[in-house]
Amino acid sequence: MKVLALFSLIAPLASAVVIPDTDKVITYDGYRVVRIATHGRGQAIEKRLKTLNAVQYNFDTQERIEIAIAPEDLRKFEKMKLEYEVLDEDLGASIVAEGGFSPGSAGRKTISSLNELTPAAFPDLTWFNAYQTFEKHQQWLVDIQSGFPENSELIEVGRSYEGRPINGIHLWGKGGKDSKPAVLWHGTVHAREWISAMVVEYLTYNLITGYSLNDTQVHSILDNYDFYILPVVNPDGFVYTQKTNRLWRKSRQVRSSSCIGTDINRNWPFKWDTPGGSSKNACDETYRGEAAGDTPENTALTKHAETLVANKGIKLYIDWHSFSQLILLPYGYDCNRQVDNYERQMSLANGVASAIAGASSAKTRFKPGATCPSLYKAVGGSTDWMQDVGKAEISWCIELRPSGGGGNGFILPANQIKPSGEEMWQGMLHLLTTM
Ligand code: 0X9
Ligand code: ZN
Repeated sequence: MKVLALFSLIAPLASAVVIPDTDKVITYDGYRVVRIATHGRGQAIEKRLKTLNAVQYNFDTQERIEIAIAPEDLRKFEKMKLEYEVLDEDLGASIVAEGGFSPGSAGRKTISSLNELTPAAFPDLTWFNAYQTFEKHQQWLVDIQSGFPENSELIEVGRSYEGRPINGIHLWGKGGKDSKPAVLWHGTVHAREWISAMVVEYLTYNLITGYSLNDTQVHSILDNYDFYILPVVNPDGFVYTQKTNRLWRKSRQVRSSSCIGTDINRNWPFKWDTPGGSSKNACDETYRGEAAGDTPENTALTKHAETLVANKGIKLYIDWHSFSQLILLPYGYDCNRQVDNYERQMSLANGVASAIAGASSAKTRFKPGATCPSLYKAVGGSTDWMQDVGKAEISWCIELRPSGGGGNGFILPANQIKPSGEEMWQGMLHLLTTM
């Protein structure tokens, strides 16, 4: 019966679309990453660059375009006579040096539920010395939860298109489970933004160890809020970045015969069909899907958020991304609309930025502002939904290291995981104790 039921689910899908062959490993050997000065002609330049085999890093093209160009198209690119500087001579070498890309191996033993795993040792800080596979992230959740059994539980909010669990951990303080307003964190919605899962876990680790060691600040934080933390909300895309294509952004849902994946951060069911700020083309990086909220991932995340709204409400939502070092407030869908509590959210964001800058000798600068106009028009984004439909008091997208001005975009060396986590911990301590 089970086999038959499964077949009847798969059969219509198989006959309707031919699955594109995207399993070929891309090493990015010899790819050159460049920053092109656009001088306000971003759109026209972007159009010309579309003729190259290349991966674009940013969509805010007013001043610059950062792009990784395949070796066979470098001469063609030179002939375009654009003004540019080189950010990375050989992206493939940087990906190897980063250490987490392992063609063909990662993702083989995907579990279908955290219940299948047994706790091993409580994690320590060496976890943050390297990027980790999806399977190891799952084990880490089980391990950290087992060391905080009275005040936490593992959560699964749904399944991805390929059937992986979208899961995380729920933490609470002395009021007991589900008794306080929610703090909701999402990591790795964009598959290639690896630093986001690591930083979200660093914060989780500090909350749990701080509470266990009776840190008074952490106690008051956990006593005031229920935390719902999902480090990897796009597991299919994440696994794909680990074994096939390090620069993949979207989900892995097959809908057309030529292109795969939806941008989960353009699929949220709020003002979804506003023109501009997302793409109707399934081949584009910001493909919005065929209907509002029609991906399995968005369905699961929306449903989970709705349960929090119906319970004690959402106090704080943060969607963790990289890169550019920004703290982005809504709205993304309308550049003229400001959130009702703009002054308050901006003052908190400025406080977070100061706490981050004061955190280390690195004096890392994060810039707060509304998504549009600070960055660009982005429609169907999580923070707009959380603010407007989810009635979150604070709803941010934080773009982690590196800055937009330097570094190699999504490829952040592993020795920056701990400093990124530490500065953000200082930022969150400020926010969670003043909000
Ligand atoms: O374009 C995005 O989705 C985000 N930038 S990224 O480079 N990480 O892709 C910004 C999203 C802004 N926030 C929301 N609209 N939710
Ligand atoms: Zn992102």
